[in-house]
This record gives sequence, C-alpha cells and structure tokens, in this order.
Amino acid sequence: TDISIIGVPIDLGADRRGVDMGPSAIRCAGIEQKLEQLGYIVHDLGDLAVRRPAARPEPGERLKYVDELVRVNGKLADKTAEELEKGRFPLILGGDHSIAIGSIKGVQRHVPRLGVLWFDAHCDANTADTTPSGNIHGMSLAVSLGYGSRRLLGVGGGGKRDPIRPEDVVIIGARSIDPGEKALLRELGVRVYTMHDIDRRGMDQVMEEALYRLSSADGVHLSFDLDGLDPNDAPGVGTPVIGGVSYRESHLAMEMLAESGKLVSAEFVEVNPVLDYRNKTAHTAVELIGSVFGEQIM
Ligand code: DIR
Ligand code: MN
Ligand code: MN
Ligand code: MN
Repeated sequence: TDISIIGVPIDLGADRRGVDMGPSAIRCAGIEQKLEQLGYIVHDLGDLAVRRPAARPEPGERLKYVDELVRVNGKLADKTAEELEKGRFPLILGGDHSIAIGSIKGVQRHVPRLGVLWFDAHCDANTADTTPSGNIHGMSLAVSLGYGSRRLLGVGGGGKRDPIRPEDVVIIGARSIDPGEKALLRELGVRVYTMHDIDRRGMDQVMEEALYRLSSADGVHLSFDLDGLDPNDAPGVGTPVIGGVSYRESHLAMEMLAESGKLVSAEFVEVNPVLDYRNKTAHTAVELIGSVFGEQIM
C-alpha cells in the first residue's frame, strides 16, 4: 500500500508551545526518504490549516481552545477516512495528542471494530470533569472510548460509530496517571501496561500479550506519543516523565506490531523541536516509523 502523510501542526491541546512544529521536524529528519528506502510510495499531503486563536483561555477553563480543536479534528477525521478510502495508509504527524480524537474517528469509518495501541507516558483519559489542566491532549483517549464533553464527542459526526471498545485498547509505557483517569480506566477495564509491567516482564512479553488482546479487532491504530520514551532518548517533548521506555524496547514494540500485520493507521505526536537537542526526538520518531513499516536490522 501507498502511504499518505498528513501533518497537523497544532499545539492548542497542550500547555507548552512548540509541538505545532512537530510535522516539520519529522519531515526534516527524513521521513519520506526512510519510507521510500523501504519501497513505499509516499504521498505527502502537507499540513492541515490551523488558525491561531486571538484570545487566550480564561483562567480555570476546562476545555482550552475547544473550538479550534473541534474544527481541526473534524477536518482530520475526513482526511484520514478519505485516504483509507483510496486504499492508502494514513500516517499522521502531530501536533499534540488531541489529534487522536479526529484520526481515530476517521479510521473508524473504515474499520468497524478498531483496536488502539496507545503508546504514552500518560493515559490521556481525563474528561472536562477530571482534568487537572484543562488541556485537551490529556482527554483524547477518553473521547475515543466515548467519555468527555459533548463537543469533543461530536467530532467527525460522533454518533455514527460506536466508541472504541475498552477491551480493544491497550496502553503501553504509562507512568503518570491522574486520579480521575485511573478511576475511569479501572471502571472500563482498559489494559494499562505500565513501566512496572515492562520492567518485570520485558517488552517482548508485554507486546505479545497486548497484540493478542488486539487480535479480535478488525485492524489496529497506533497512537504514539513520543513522551512514552525515556526523556534521555526523546528530550524534545512538552511533558517529559523520567523512567520511560528505552530506544531498543520501543523499537522491539514497533517491530512486533509490524509483524502482526494488523496495523491500518498511525500517528506520531508531541514532538517539540523547541525543547529538543539537534532534532533528536524527530530522528527517533523516523527510526521508529521505519520499524513500524517493516524495517529490520538484517
Ligand atoms: C495530564 C498531562 N495528564 C493532563 N497529560 C499529557 O493534563 O491531563 N499527556 N501530557 O500527554
Ligand atoms: Mn499523550
Ligand atoms: Mn504523553
Ligand atoms: Mn534505521
């Protein structure tokens, strides 16, 4: 299959400015060459247009910049669905993690029972009621599961598809979870593979079990937040959390995901070149994308 690259240069879902430059940083790090070397035909569709809001959110706002985020995510859902319609693999470059709201909604139009592999230091399972920050990038997985504000749930013609089933979601790399999201994930029975699980059982066993869980779905969407990696390997992220997944462990995870043959779409989010060291994090993202698309050492 051909690959369609869709850039979403938005940082309104996060507190730190700068992840809006993520798509450029990942392009500069050579994503197109990497995929072409692997034998793919790549269509770079450029970036979605994002408006710069005139006003800042009021103090205490629980859904910061929701208008523009709803608008852009609606566009992203349409674009993602359109590329799948053409038989192409949508590869989405963030942008902050709020863009998973639109991408997943778009993929769901084509894959009735969609599994989601959520690689992240966080669980992004807050709602407007539980959020400690008001930042929508901390709410995107909850929305995909059917929880959150009506505005966010309505993205991409919300009601047409059922939410993602909790048993079709796995989170990998979690180590910073707010009380409200912990309660929701527990209640729903979402399988969260924390750093504890990875330390104890190794990435190999964790991924084997995770992929087994996702095998009942018709296809899998990868939502890869670069802050899932250890900050030593991925310093260019807005919300680094010490003690993360190593470079090699993350490659193994992506290689195993590639071998599963279940992947239908993917996004790489939260790359912040302003906070990075010589674009290291974007280069790591490109290497990981290589593994996702079947690159092997031998
Ligand atoms: C935190 C941070 N859980 C929040 N979330 C982040 O604001 O809801 N996600 N950084 O990637
Ligand atoms: Mn995230
Ligand atoms: Mn994160
Ligand atoms: Mn390589």
